[in-house]
Amino acid sequence: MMNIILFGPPGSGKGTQSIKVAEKYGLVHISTGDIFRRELKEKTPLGIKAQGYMEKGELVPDELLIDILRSEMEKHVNPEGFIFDGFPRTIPQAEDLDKLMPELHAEITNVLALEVNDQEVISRLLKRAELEGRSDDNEEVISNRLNVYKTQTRPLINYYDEKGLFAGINGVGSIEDIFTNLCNVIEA
Ligand code: B4P
Repeated sequence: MMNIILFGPPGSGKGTQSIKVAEKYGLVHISTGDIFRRELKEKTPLGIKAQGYMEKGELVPDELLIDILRSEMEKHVNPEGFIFDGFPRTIPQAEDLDKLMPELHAEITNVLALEVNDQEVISRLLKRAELEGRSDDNEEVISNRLNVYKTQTRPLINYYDEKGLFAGINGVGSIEDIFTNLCNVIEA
């Protein structure tokens, strides 16, 4: 089983690349951001709880995440593997995942981070704001999301590097070139 974590700053292309990786390797794509947006659209109690955090660019509290992830994973019988897009985002989430994987007789095989500078991220997200109008894609919230990434998510690099699982990938360039680099690392 291939179980890949893909993370990176907001706007680094996690969603874009995860879809392509999932398709190529037959993996189930789990995006926690997509799950929260879906729940919010359906006005479920979880979506309503997540809304305030997402609109401010804050992370949804850790304790809500692991049960969501478990139930998404358990929907699939005998999967080829999973690609986790935007999860984990904090050390406590990574620790919860370390406990969950053996319970599901699985293990993380790769942790990949897309490296993109702040200027590029801001310009991508402002462009997306024009096209899609996501409420968290405005300058003030983007800047908070970047700070949250640096303080809460970037420490995962060390966490997974110590386990020998981490690889950073240049996330600036064409979507196809970045995808080729990701595949090369996955297959190495
Ligand atoms: P996410 O949905 O994960 O939002 P994101 O970080 O903006 O990434 P996204 O996948 O949308 O963008 P991508 O980089 O692919 O999370 C949203 C919110 O949900 C969080 O702020 C948080 O509140 C909450 N949340 C989610 N997971 C959580 C967790 N585990 N714990 C707590 N809270 C959680 O792409 C961005 C844009 O760039 C796109 O428009 C794309 O077309 C473009 N792009 C992609 N690749 C490109 C390239 N190579 N060149 C140019 N443009 C490119």
